[in-house]
Amino acid sequence: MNEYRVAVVGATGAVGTRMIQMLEQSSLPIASVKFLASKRSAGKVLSFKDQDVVVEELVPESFTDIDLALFSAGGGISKKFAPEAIKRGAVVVDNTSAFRMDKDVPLVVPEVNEHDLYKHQGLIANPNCSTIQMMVALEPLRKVYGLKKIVVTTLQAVSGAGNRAIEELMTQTKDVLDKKSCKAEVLPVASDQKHYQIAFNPLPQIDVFEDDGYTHEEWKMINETKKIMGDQSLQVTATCIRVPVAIGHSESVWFELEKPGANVAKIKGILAKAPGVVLQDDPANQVYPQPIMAAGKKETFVGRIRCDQEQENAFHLYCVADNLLKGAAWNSVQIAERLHALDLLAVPKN
Ligand code: NAP
Ligand code: 12T
Repeated sequence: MNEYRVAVVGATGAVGTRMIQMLEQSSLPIASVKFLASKRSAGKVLSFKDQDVVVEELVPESFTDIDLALFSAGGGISKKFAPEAIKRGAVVVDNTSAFRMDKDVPLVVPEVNEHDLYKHQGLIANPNCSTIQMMVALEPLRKVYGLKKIVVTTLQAVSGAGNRAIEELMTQTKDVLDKKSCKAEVLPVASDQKHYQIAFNPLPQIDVFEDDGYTHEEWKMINETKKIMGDQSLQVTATCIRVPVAIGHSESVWFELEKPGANVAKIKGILAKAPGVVLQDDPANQVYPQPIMAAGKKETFVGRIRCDQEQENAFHLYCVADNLLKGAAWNSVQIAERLHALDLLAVPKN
């Protein structure tokens, strides 16, 4: 059996550290690991299965003798270094938005469109965190009833924006409680012109604005959903909100099914058996998904399933998942596990 030499790019980050944990727990046969980051973190010691691993500075030659490279160091880094990795024979699973909408790049949530892995040419894209958990919750229903329209509002944790954003929420929260003034430097978007307090103050901006008034995050959810579900006629619209939560994105999802015949009991029955889903829906006992319960877990938690009171075939659900695990690190390692299982963990030769 093959054993893989694995590189993690962005190994010191919020996602990268979880990638390391997911690799430690994975059934993937691993011969060696290499942890890559910027010059700032080179020399730092991380651990893998109780062994010390020294972080190295990312350079093109980092990918010599690497079979699998997991990228999570920002889109610019992926654009520059993913081709270097592929050129040297590594299969890349990329967590950034750099290649997600490229025609030849599979965009994969294993529970939904594993079959797209067969088309890969050396690079597979990991979807946006908010898109992934919504796909896990809706695909089982789409399979049975078809999907016509989705209207989603997200409540996204600060960890989606990296380690500095988590730090900012903690520091600001403490400052507010201590009745001190607080500094905002990272959220909503580190590179944007203005920064606002996130402690005790949800912000309706994730990623930068487009000219149409939607944010880039909202467009990612719209476009990626159509690509993953393989249906360009699916109607999708999104509003993305950053909330003062460290880990765990929550989503209020309204959806209209294509075929008649669904009801709440049938939907619950389907989701109770769906891969990657944990049904938490018992209003009489106040059971519903919450970020503090989803943090650290690989599944997507679904509850609050109700019918729209006015419109036929339309329903609501609420889903919560760990954005750093199912939304990023776990989905990437799961893709690698599926590539291995399907004997696809090699760059195809043309
Ligand atoms: P983070 O906590 O800020 O970590 C960033 C990581 O990238 C660190 O390991 C950092 O290394 C490394 N890095 C930064 N600049 C680099 C450079 N010039 N060369 C090499 N490494 C560099 O951010 P994060 O939350 O882990 O997110 C990382 C990226 O993952 C994001 O930019 C985004 O593209 C992607 N992401 C995707 C999703 C998703 O929806 N699937 C969710 C979150 C993030 P140092 O320690 O050296 O600074
Ligand atoms: N939600 O790569 O929360 O699609 O700031 C990157 C950052 C998604 C992505 C964030 C996000 C991405 C964030």
